[in-house]
Amino acid sequence: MTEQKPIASGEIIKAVSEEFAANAHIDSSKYSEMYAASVSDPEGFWGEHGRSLDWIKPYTKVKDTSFAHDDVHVRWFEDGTLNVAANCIDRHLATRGDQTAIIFEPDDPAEPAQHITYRELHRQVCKLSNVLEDLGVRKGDRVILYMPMIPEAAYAMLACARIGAIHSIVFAGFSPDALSARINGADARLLITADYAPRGGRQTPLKSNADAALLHTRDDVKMLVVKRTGGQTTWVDGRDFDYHELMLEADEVQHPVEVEAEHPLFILYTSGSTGQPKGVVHSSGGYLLYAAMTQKYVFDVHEGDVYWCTADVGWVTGHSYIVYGPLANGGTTVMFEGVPTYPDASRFWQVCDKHKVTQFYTAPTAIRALMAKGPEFVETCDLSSLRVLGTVGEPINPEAWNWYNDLVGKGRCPIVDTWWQTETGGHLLTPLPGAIATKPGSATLPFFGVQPVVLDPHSGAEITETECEGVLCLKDSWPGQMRTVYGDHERFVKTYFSDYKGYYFSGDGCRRDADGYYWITGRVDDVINVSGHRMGTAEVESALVAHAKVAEAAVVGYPHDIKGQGIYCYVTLMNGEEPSEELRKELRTWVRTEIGPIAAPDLIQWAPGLPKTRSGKIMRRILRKIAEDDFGALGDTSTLADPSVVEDLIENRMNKK
Ligand code: 6R9
Repeated sequence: MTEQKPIASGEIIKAVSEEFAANAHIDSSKYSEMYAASVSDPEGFWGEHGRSLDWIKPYTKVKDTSFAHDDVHVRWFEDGTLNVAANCIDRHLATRGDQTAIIFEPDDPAEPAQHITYRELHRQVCKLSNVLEDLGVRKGDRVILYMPMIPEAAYAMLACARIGAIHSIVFAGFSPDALSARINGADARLLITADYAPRGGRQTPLKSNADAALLHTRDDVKMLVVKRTGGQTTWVDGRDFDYHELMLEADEVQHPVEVEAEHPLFILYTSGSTGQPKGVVHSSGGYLLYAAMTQKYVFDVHEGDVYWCTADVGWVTGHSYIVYGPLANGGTTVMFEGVPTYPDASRFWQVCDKHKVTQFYTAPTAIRALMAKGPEFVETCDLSSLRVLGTVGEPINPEAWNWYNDLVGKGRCPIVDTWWQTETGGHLLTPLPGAIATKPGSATLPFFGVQPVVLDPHSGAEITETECEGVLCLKDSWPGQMRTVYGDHERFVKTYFSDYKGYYFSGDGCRRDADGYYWITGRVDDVINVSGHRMGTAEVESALVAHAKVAEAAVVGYPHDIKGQGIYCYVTLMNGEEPSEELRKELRTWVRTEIGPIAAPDLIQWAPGLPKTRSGKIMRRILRKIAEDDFGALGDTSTLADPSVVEDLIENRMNKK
């Protein structure tokens, strides 16, 4: 097998280190070989890898999937049965009962960390499974989790899986309204929550939010409450149950419930460009296999590693890459309750040193925020335990990539830029650190079994030239793919399989370079058309943040008499930088020279803050409305981390010329 070398584009690349490749699970020739096998014979490939899980009844059928518009269905290993919690816990007990499964690092660095072994995890999950059954939860029932980042959140996920109940996690930053909508949407009868969620030295009153949410649900919804802080709460006897009290009396013996491979493991609500959030449904067998395999190979996880994903279990990244993937692989996973900047901007790096973290996985927005605080917060830490760095959630701009690479990874750690979605269950486009050379800002190449295609957005035809740009679709299914929208299969078909018939439509645009590397250009609903030129708003943003005085930028289109759409930029300056007319001119010239005259910003508004969801994604929908002078139609702002930034932006909106 020839070595795959990205050379055609002539772009800057970071080669795979030979030393790293020598000890990696997958090197470049193995990648080429396995990838080819995975797409030429998916049945054979997944049939073989599926056996890495523990099946109660082994499958004989591997794949039954169709993307045909009139018959969309996704089924993997459908006649096999298993239990997800037994795969994540019980099967490791004989060989690694005393190994740490979860390291819990609390918000307050003065509070001791907890090391939970696989044996202890087993005990906790068995007891909690019995508690849930005593509360009336049965196979197929939905349970809502509204939890801080504490071990009990993982216990609750796994206890649901153990008894075949379907969990649906609502991020702890969501409001009571969002919570009640999800309880009702899933028709759940049990909510598991905590009294308070400590984060960044502040405390979110989860129990009182949950109390408020239950005013708008059926009367028979019960609440199981973990007393995390012991702070004051109100209590409704007969409805509210104390987690620790029930756990004290619970039996430690519990037999995992056998479920079909296609039995839903969880529902996770995610927002699209239209309508109410959709309940994305994931399966038990295919999802678990895909989460486990991607976690092992993308982070090149080995025996003894300490792996840390900084996401929250309220997002898909927390499901696949804090809990299910790492535990299915018998690894050690860190659960961090806090935030990157508390007590100060060195917290991430101190935690890496404290627990000798080997793989670190975070979001570009966190990297940019820490970058703006200055290098000293990183430079004071050792970080020599780190081996692989990862990013997820949005395109990473080259400046942030370089900072991550140079300061955090000291140039020695491969960076895996992983492109995927709530809908995909696990990574689809990503480098494998021992196999694929990287380019700052590119999610590089497909994982095994993934067949990306670039379609012409107008004709819907597949573009066969290597170098191209268009919409990113997938040609065939992979085991981690979502199965349906909860209670609305038609919406599943309409959202993902209608615009481009025969394909799964990701909603993202992309470019494929001469080396066949993929570059995500952002959601296609964020594409703007300026004087007939199509442009990714992410491109202009990337150019703006490349300027030394810019901390963050968001770009949207607005109606322009002559150009069709003009470019409206919201710019947050670095700490200590002053806005001025001169700087505005400087930035316009900067973007003009970085990308070209067609990309020159029409309007630049200074933004002290940008409206973001609690997962850190900039809400461009709102920025577009403000730019369009359409304040009355801002829509739902309840999912914003800080709604007050919107008022400031409205007040200081630029006048259109
Ligand atoms: C895992 C997650 C999915 C959307 C996706 C895309 C963007 C995610 C990315 C990325 C560029 C990456 N996205 N990873 N864009 N490079 N490495 O984030 O899921 O919250 O559903 O978001 O995020 O636009 O379509 P989710």
